[in-house]
Amino acid sequence: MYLQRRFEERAAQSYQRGKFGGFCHLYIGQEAVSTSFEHVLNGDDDMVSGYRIHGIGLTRGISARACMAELYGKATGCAKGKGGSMHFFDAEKHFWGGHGIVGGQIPLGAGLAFANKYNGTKRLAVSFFGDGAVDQGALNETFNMAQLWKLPVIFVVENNGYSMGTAVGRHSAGELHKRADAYGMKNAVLNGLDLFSMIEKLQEVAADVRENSNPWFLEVRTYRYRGHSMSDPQNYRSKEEMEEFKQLDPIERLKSYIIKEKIAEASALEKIEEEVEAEVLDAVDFAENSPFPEASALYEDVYVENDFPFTV
Ligand SMILES: Cc1ncc(C[n+]2csc(CCOP(=O)(O)OP(=O)(O)O)c2C)c(N)n1
Ligand SMILES: [Mg+2]
Repeated sequence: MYLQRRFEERAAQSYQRGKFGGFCHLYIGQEAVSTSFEHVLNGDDDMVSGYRIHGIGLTRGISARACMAELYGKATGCAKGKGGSMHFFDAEKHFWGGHGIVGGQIPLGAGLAFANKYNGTKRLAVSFFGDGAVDQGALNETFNMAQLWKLPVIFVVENNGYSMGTAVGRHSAGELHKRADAYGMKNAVLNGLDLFSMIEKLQEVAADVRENSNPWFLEVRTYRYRGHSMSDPQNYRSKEEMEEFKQLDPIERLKSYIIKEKIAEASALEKIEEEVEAEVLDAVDFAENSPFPEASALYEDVYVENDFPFTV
């Protein structure tokens, strides 16, 4: 969790220094969500998400170097520098991106689950998306088929309270998790700021999906401390609200729990922080010193259907 946090704080600094540009959406505040899923799921379960992807990419095991280099658009990045912040990707790690179309990853998650079931594996698929995606028609189309076909998929809305500058209460009617009721799909609300309760519930959900091959819809209530993207004056929320949520910071909360319960000494946590800091600085260094892709890379990894029947 701390790696995700420091990675992004450093990335934001680099962005502000003009080291890289384009879209960049930070996950700061939501780290317990990615971490709990990674803790509970297997490395070969499939994951797909939206554009707020850095935290999930790092927990999936893509190195800080490959992630930072991707932000910098360098050839050593996890998408060879051609995807950038929104399109982290690593097929070997069963990590299918990184998608910029709000809600586009919902049917993709069902597709991954369909493939897993069709091939007779016991692997799950997880599709993460934001509260802004819940009102996309694709969610309803996908939920219907996923429930009918009993697909082993967990749909996860990371409800961070806002879709760009619009509060969830202004863009979505009713409680988000209840959308699943219309399809008879199992659903629950989880506290995305609390790692332990997330892990506990996810263990139960993952076991159920694996055993019975039925979908779940989880509404994870979380919060993003930074703006929607790097250019967001955040006029839509108050300082008081931010302060209130800062008291619930998932990392600080975990730290105080560990110390209070004497699970580890403060010095052991400081050591982790130092190690993380070194890893992130190394990643920045690596990214800065890596080459940009060759111009010829424009013609690589391009999907071409030569025999597509409707082309002339
Ligand atoms: C289909 C589509 N419509 C609109 C947009 C523009 N857009 C980009 S991000 C965003 C907000 C999405 O918010 P949410 O789903 O809550 O995710 P969060 O940013 O909070 O992680 C919108 C509307 C888009 N990328 N795709
Ligand atoms: Mg949101």
